Amino acid sequence: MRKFLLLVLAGAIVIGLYTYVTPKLFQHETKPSLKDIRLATSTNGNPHPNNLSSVEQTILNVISNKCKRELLLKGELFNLSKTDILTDLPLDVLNSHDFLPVKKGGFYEPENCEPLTRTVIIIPYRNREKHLKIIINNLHRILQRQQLKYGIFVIELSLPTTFNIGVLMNMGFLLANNISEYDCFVFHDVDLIPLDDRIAYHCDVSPKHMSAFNTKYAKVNIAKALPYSAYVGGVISLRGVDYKKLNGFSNAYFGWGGTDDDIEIRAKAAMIPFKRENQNIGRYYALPHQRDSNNTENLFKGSLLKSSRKRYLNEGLNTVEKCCKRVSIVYRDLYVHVTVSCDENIVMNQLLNL
Ligand code: UD2
Ligand code: MN
Repeated sequence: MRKFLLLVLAGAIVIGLYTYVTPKLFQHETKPSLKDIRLATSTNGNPHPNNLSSVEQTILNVISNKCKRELLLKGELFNLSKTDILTDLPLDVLNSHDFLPVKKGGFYEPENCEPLTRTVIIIPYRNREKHLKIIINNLHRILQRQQLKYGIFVIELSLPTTFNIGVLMNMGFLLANNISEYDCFVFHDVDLIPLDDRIAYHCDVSPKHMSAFNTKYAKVNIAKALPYSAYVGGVISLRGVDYKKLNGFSNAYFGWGGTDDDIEIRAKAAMIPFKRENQNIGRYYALPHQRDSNNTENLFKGSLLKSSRKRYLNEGLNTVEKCCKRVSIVYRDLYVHVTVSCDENIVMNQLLNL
C-alpha cells in the first residue's frame, strides 16, 4: 500500500512538473537549454549534474517530437553553421533527388517528429535556371536542418507578358493551397541565398521581412543593408490567414519595382505591419545579375503606390483568377514547377473600373 501511495505521489510530481515546465518551454521567447530543463525539473533547486533524469528525457522527447523551432534555434539539436553556397553544380543536379530525402515535387517532412506548421516557399521565376539550381539546393538543406514540413513552388509567367511578381505570388498561393494545406508562406526571390541556419523559415504572428541583410546593398555600404526603412524586398514570410487579410499582393505592377513596397502598405492598412528579422541572422547572399528583358522598370509604380491603400481590398488575391490561368504543373524531382499565363489588358481594365 505504502509503495502504491509513493508511486502515485511520484506520478503526480512527474505530471505536475511536466505540465508546469512544458508550456514554459513552448513560449515563443523562451530558449530552453538542457540547463533550463534541469533547473526546472530538479526538486531541490539544484540541477542534476550528469545524466538526464527520466522526466528530462520525457520533456526533451515531447519537445523534439513537435520539432520546436526554439530548440533548433538554440542549437541543441543540430550544429549551427553557415550554409555552403553551392555555385558549381552540374546541370542535372536540378533533376536529381538522389542526395536529398525529398518526395517527387520536392516535398519533405521529418521522420522523427511532427512539425506544427507547414511551410511553402513560393519563388517567382522566368529564365533564371542558373539561380534556380543554386537556391533549390540550398533551400532543401536549410529547411531540412530546421526539421520543417515544406514544399517548394516555382511559379513561372509565360511569355510574352511583362514580368509581374504580384500575379505570380497570388497564383502560387492559390495553387499551392490546392495541393496541400499550408499555413506558412515564404515569398522568395530566386537569387537570394540564405547564409545562416537560424533564419526561421516558419511564420510568426506578424508578417516578417526575412532578408534583412543582403550582399547586394551591403556591398556598397554595410550601413545601407536596408535601402530605406519601409523596405521589405527579397524574402518575406506570413501566415496564410494574414495573406488573405491583406488580399495578397497587388496584380497591378508589370515590370520591375513597386510590388514589395505595395505589400508593405497593404500590411499596414490591414493592421498587420511587417516586422524584420535581426540583421545578424537574416543574412542573404545576392547572386549578381543584370536586369532581365521583359522586366523593365515600371514607370507607373509611384502613382500606383499612392493609391495602394484605397485599392488593396478590391484587387489582388481575390481578383487574380480573372486575369491569370494555370498553363501547366510539373512535379520535378526537387520542386513543383507551375506555369501561368496572365492578360495585362484584363488587369488594366480592372484597375480602371475600381
Ligand atoms: C528587388 C527585390 C525584389 C523585387 C524587385 C522589384 C531585393 C533583394 N529584391 O530585386 O523582391 O521587389 O526588386 O520587382 O530587394 N524574376 C525572374 N525572372 C525575371 C525577372 C524576375 O525570375 O525575368 C524573379 C526572380 O525571382 C527575381 C525576382 O523576380 O529574384 C526579382 O527580380 P530581380 O531580381 O530582377 O529584381 P531585384 O534584384 O532588383
Ligand atoms: Mn535580384
